[in-house]
Formats: sequence, C-alpha cells, structure tokens
Amino acid sequence: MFEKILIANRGEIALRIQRACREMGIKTVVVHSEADREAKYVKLADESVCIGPAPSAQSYLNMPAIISAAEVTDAEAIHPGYGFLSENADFAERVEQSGFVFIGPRPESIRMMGDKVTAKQTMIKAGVPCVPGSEGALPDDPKEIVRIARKVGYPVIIKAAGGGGGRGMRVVHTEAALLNAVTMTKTEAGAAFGNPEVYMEKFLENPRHVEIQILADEFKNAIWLGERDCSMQRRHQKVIEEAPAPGIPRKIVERIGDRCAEACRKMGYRGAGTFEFLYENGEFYFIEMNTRVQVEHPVTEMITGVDIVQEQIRIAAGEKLRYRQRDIVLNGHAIECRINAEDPFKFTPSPGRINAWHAPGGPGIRVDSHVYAGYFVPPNYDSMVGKVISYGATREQAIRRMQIALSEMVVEGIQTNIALHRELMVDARFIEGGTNIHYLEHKLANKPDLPKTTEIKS
Ligand code: MV4
Repeated sequence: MFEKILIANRGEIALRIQRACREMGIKTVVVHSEADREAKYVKLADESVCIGPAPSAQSYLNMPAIISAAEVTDAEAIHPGYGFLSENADFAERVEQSGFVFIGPRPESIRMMGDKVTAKQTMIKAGVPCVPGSEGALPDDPKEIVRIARKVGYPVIIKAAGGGGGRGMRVVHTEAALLNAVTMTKTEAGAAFGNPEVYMEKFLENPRHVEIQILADEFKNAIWLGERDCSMQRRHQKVIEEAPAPGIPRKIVERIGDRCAEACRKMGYRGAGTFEFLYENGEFYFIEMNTRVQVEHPVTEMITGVDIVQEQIRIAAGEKLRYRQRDIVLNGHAIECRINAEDPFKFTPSPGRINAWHAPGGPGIRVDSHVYAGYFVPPNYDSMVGKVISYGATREQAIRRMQIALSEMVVEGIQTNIALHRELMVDARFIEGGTNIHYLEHKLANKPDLPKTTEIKS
C-alpha cells in the first residue's frame, strides 16, 4: 500500500479523500491555491503545498505545479477527486510518466470515454443498451444526415463527441431545422472542444437519470454497487441524488448492472466508474461514462457499506477487489442534498464569510463538508459547500431524517439552497418518487416571479 498520497483537489472531496487515507494509515499531501491557504482541511493534512493563485487555471488545473508538489513531498500517488483534472487523460499520462500512480482509470480508458462517440460504440459492442441513433459520428453528406434522422425519428438530439454533462447538444424537432442545427453544433463543438464531430440520438422527452456505480481491478474483476437516481437537477447541476432509484423493478436494474460490470471486464477497465443512463418506459439507455469518483458517491456507500474512495486507492495500488458481486447487498435507502452557497430560488452564487454553521446529526445522518463557522467561501470555485446525506431502512425514513436534518441546519453569513431542499423534502411528487429530469425546472418555472428554466441549452 502507498505510504503517502497527494490530493489534487479542494473542498469537501479533498477532506473526504484525506479521511480515507487516514483510515488506511496513509499520509496525505494537499495542494491548494492561495484562496484555500487558510482552510482547516489544508491544515489537517500531513503536508500542504501552495500551487498557485486563486484562479483554477493557475492552481488546480496546473499540471506541472501539481506534479512538482508530488516530487518535492515524495508522494507516491495522486488522487484527482472530481472536476478539475480528474477526467483529463493527458494529466493521468503525465502523472504516470513522472513516476507516480494516478488513482483512477488508465489514460486510454479516460480518453475513450471522453470521446462520446467512441464510448457509445464501445458500449454497443459490450452489450450495454444505448439510445437509438447514428452509428458513430454523423457524415458530412446532408442527404445522409436527413436519411439518418428519418430513420431515428423526430425529435432527435445532436450531441458533440467532445461534449458531455449537457455541453454541446441541440434538440431538433423537424427536418426543416435539422441541417442548420447540425452545422451550428459542429461549429460550437469545434470551438469549445477542439473536435467538431457530432452524433445523433432519438431525443427522449421525459427520462429519468439513473446511473450505475462500478468498481474494477487490474485483474478484470468488476462489480456494480447498485444505482443512483440523479433526476432532481437544474441546468445539468444535480441537486438531490438517491439510492436505490425509486420504483424501478430490481430485475431490470440487475440486468443493466450486470451488463455494466461485464462491459468493464471486456474493456479491461480499472478503477471506479459510473455508467450514466436515461430511463424511460421501463428501459435503460446508456448515454455517457464517468471515469472519476462522483459527488454523489456517498449514497452508494450508505446502502452498500463499501468505501468507494478507499477501494479506488486499493485498486490503484494493484490490489485485487475485496468484494465479489454476491458480497454486494443493497440495504435501506439514502438521499443526498447538495448544499450550495447560492440564492435558494434565483441560484445566483453567494460566496463570502460563513458566520454560523450548525451541521445536523443524529441517527442516519452524514455530513460531508469542509466548511465551519468563520470559513470564507471563495468566489473562484464551485458553490457547493457540503452535502447532507440521510440513511434510513426505507425511503420514507430517509426522507423523514433528511427533513429533520434540514430543520436543524443553520448557516449564516451566506445564502444557501437549504430552503429549496426543505421544500423538496415535503414536495408531494418527490415523496411519491420517480420524478423525471424536467421536474425541478418545471416546479421552479411555475412559481410566479421566477425565470423559466426549462429549455435545453446547447
Ligand atoms: C439526452 C436527453 C434526451 N434524449 N439524450 C444531458 C446531459 C448529458 N449527460 C446528456 N443529456 C441528455 N441527453 C437523449 N437522447 C436529455 C438529456 C438531458 C439530461 C440528462 C440527464 C440529466 C439531466 C438532463 C437535463 C436535460 C437534458
């Protein structure tokens, strides 16, 4: 096992990775920007290295600075967390070329999943069901594009191969709008991702977003750890996640989970990963694969008892998976509310000094957060200041516990979205379970005096 790991991230996930390391007896180095110098989780690490000024481009995205920090502190491995460089294949490659272990998938796997056309073709070959659409990238010939769209059937969605997470896509409802939409998406994709390739899918109107967590080791052992429902979102930012996904027959989920684990074995995938699906009318359709630990990993940890971050580290150290599929038993229900420093209904960021921070607790409550009273939320990064995770024997108990947790929680000095979460935890449709990806935006749009937020952005 490693003696020392460098954490190339900030905030709650930097603290989460430190906790995993500490439990495993591994020393930690945290790199930080000038804006994060005074943060408690930085002081808590065995060592810390300032890698640059506040802007991410000069600190958390600064590859040479991070690799130099690993060199001077004699760390053996680098954990990238989520966001920043976590899905940058070039970074993973440079880490390994510099003699360190990248705690994540092989660079080739990251690169393959980063190209959504290749990712989809790989999944089709591996027997994972995908949204019907073009076979690979769209050709240049306009007649061919029209033919493909007719075959797929309107509405269709044009997506950039280099996109993902909601970036670089456009919905097309009629043949009259098709070719212009393809041209515009290609132009934007070329500028944004350096790759003008686009592909086409049938546009699913009212899906849920359900994802499968997997773990795979060097030795082609792969397991899946249940699913998460992440449909409660706004503008591609998840707000609430839960596990298991309410109301989906276990037989259907199990078939898909087994397909994902099998796909990992076929691809020779290593590390933690998430298969994202759209779920509509009883069917799963693969859309993307994430090759990092995700923000919402705690809900899976709560219902499986598996520490996903520790397993990432063990896998990177070359250990064999400690679990077989039959060891993975889903127990109870977990819900995560992302707490953001923002206006609860207008969503404008609200950085600044936190004057009071009273975190909830009690049975079945977990709070993953790096903040405290006196902490300054820098304006330079994502607005998430923590996550409240509730666990219960049933979904009803998890909801009840989350309601209580949110009622206890006090944050002063900045605005937070706690009020929105309190509303959602008593929302009849949320309580019923199984709302689709448009539900939150529709709910917000129907409030008088609030901007409509229902359109799909390119
Ligand atoms: C779709 C779709 C409907 N049909 N693909 C958005 C994020 C990216 N991961 C894929 N996305 C979508 N792809 C087809 N064929 C609708 C979305 C989508 C969405 C998906 C997941 C979570 C939230 C979403 C919000 C708007 C659109």
